[in-house]
Amino acid sequence: MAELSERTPATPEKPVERYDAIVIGAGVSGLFQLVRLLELGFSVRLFEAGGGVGGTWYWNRYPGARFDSESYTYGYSFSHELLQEWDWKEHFSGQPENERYLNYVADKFNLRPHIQLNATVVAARYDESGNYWEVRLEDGSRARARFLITAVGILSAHNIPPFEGVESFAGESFHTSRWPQEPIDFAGKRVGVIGTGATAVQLITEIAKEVGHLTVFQRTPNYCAPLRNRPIDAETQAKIKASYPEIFKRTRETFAGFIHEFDPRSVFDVTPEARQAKFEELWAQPGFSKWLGNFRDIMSNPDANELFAEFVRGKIRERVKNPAVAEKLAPKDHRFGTKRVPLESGYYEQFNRDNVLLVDIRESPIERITPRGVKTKDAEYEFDIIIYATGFDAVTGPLNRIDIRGAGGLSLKEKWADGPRTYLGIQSAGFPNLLTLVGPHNGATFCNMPRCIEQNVEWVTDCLKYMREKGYERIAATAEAEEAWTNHANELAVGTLMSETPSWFFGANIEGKKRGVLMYLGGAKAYREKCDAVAANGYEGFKFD
Ligand code: N01
Repeated sequence: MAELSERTPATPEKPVERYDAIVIGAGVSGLFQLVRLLELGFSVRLFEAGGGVGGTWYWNRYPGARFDSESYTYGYSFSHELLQEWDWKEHFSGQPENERYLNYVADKFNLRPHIQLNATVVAARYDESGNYWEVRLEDGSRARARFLITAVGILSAHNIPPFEGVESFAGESFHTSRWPQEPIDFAGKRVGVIGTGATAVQLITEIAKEVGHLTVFQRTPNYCAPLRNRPIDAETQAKIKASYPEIFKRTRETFAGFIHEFDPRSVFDVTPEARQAKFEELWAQPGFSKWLGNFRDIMSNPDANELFAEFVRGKIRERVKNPAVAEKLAPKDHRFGTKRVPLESGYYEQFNRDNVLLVDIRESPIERITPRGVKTKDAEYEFDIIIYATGFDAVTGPLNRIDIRGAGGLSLKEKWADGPRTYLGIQSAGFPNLLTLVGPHNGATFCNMPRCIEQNVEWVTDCLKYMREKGYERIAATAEAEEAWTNHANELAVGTLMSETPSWFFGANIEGKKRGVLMYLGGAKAYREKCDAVAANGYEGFKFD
């Protein structure tokens, strides 16, 4: 890489550091991007807000946090040696092991010298004349680089809803993704959990048996399906290690990068008996088979969807002893699979315990948080601990929380006020040399993350290599390419069952956020093919200088 063209002034306190590339985030994408940039011979600084590497698996250390991807489809595929060295202990590995794995990767590839922890990037500004990005950290220090690559994930900007009185609570309270480093002693404690998404489902199952009393505040029930986790024995381990090429071949072909693929038949192609047998068979299988391995029209035809939705409601009614509670837990206001399906390991049975209470906050909304606990329309519940399992300002949130300014001082957040606009989810016009791994409308947003992250990183790395070979120093998406991609991503969502359901996929979980699709719903395979075609055509849609 050529030297930055402008001499870098130093403040009296601290010189501005200069690199070829700055990466933000030390999660699955940031770590792999760092590996590839170092191989290219780039000087790189990776800034990570957390006190350790791992991203999602560093932050989300709440009890019960684990993969909903089969472990052996989640690990990196880029290193044969790593694949053979690492033994996943369970089919769906838990947070402690996942965090260990990513630390192992950081050590194995000698990444730590390039990573600065506890380093929150608060602003990034593009200097047009010098063609560099300057980032500013929370502590005021600054660094510059030709390229800025964000690897901030789609679910890292945690969200505590603006309940009145949040600060007034006298006990302990935290969001699930800002879980304390030290284990929490729940014994005998009165605990309130707000939210019943995938996080809460894992957490509640784990802590219900430990707490004195648990109150669950549910606004929308979910269609939860059994995870069916189990340990990996030595024989299976050997088989997995021998099958990695086939495993990754398959995950490249499926719609969402999982090992599951939709059944090409319609639910109406088979008899009611055969359909019921298929539903039971799917139910008995581990992981997302019930969602992503179901009849193809489950996700497109309301009548087909209702057949499986009612099947799931039946399973809930079988498991929850109190019929009134079962009805509250059985979703009727949205269709199956139109929100991420939480995978569970005994969730519904927790509501049969004497120490667990379900509060339906549609019937009795939360009015405020008080010094003693949570006040709903009908009662005040007293707690020692309140846990906010209230999700994230997804996809755009992590980028918008950084004050990113492109050419002419253009603010990314302001540009995206009416919804994100990107080309391939990798660049936004007006922000040259800013590359957003897993950005809005990127194929990785609806995917078994690491599979699509690897695709993103490889594509960006190849692009940087191409630029070096051609002597280019600047890449910028054209406004036309951005317009076409944004329209395409939006059109894919029109008329889908998913678009009818308020969820974080559409930004509907955040008050005041413009509603619109944040994901790419065309499938991981189609996305990869498009990216490959763009590259093969000399990176059409991008302008180089
Ligand atoms: O967040 P969510 P999450 N008042 O947004 C409720 C991934 N993940 O952290 O549905 C009252 O799904 C909200 O209610 P409602 C996975 O992709 C993966 O659980 O909006 N309640 C909901 O119940 C997942 O989709 C794993 O009506 C409020 C909950 O809080 C994503 O992370 C494990 C509220 C938020 O649910 C996010 O899951 C866990 C309010 N004002 C998560 N605001 C794996 O297994 C929100 N809620 C890998």
